Amino acid sequence: MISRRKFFSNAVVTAGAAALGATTRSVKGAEPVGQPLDNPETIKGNAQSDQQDYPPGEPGKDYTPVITPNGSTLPNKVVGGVKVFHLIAEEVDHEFAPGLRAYCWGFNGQVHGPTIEAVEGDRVRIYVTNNLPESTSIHWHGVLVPSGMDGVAGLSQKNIEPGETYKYEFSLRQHGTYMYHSHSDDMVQIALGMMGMFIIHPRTPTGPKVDRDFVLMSSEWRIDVGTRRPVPIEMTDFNVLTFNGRSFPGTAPLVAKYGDRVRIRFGNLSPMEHHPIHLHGFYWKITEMDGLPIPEATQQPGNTVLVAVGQTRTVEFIADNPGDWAMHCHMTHHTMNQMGHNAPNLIGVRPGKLDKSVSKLLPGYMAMGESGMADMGEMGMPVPRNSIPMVGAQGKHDYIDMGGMFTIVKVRENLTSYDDPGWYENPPGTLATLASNEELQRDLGQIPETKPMDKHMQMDHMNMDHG
Ligand SMILES: [Cu+2]
Repeated sequence: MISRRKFFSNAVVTAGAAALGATTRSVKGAEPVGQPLDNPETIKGNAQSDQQDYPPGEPGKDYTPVITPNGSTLPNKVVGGVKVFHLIAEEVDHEFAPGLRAYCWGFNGQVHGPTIEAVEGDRVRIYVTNNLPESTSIHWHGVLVPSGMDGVAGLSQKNIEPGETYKYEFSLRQHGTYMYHSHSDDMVQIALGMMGMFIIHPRTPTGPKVDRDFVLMSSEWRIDVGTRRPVPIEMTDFNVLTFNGRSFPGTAPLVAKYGDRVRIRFGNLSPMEHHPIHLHGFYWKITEMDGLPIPEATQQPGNTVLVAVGQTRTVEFIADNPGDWAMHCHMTHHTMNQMGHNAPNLIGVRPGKLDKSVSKLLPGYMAMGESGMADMGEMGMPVPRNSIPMVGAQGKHDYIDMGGMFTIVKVRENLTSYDDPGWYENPPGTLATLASNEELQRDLGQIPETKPMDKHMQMDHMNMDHG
């Protein structure tokens, strides 16, 4: 919290005293906003702007807008000095990746809902229309609001019944990375996708300017192969893992220019699981936890950040390493799609007549996975309708055996736009390649005798050959 006087002295430098003096006025609402206790242990968000409302912050002038890959930012209009937003809760026929669609619940035709973006000191009015078949309510996760605006159905307010539109209105007294989600029949509505990110920019930015400011929300789903409705009661066996509602190869890359300062704001509203998100090629610093800033001196460096359910974590790094870099949840099941999670363990098994026997019971059955599961996506075998059973996509060098919560950070020199620049061109001498006999002889003193394992031999010597 900084004093009003200090706020103005900062503002004079950045915005000019005359302009600010002419436009600053209070549009404070009727509800008591609460005075911060004069107690150093009271955390009142990351407040800069005391208890005063300011003119609505403008993109490009007061802040650099965030980017929501595969998503969008919720539009607003200013009415009487208040930023007005409209969320429409509704069923959405959502594509997770090419080949897999399901009927989810989201907002304004999207899963997840669009990112809400505002500026500290803004007063916001958010209308929520309920087009779902059951009641709902929306909670502003991490945003400090009056109790009656907190959105817990029954506790904070009445349920928003189907067909009704509710009005939330509050002033933003903090900045940082927050979220919003349904807080009525939570298990069902969150499993079906009813959430989004809520970004509040500082009124008076401090610290280095960020060039690329990305928003990525994690979630997980259970969608049985061939069905079109996520299973809302699933507790453990999630088979579709997403960033911003998309599974790789459906995730859009995060593109940066060489030298850009990149911020990524992670949020996790998965039903059950925490996600350790790992970035290749860089070390970042964790700059925010649940939206609150970490003082620069104690920002921890790392390249994996654990984002637990209900948390946000914000990281920053300099994009000083050109290339195509993987960024993904490091739980290996979270980079698989659908069938990979419950395929039978056939590694080392000689299938023999198994196909024939089983196909009598299960028409079309085919044993697979005897030498690992990497080939399954690549084989391009016919898959059930509306499914992404296996993993991956064709990459520049080979097939990429990854799915789910996986995306690519693309850093390039000489970019003219932030559109997908395609695959990285590796400079000579910087690509792993097949070793030549000459190199092997020179460095190892021999050419290794290679004995690729017979994919059936493990079971052969156990006398369990069914053939
Ligand atoms: Cu994960």
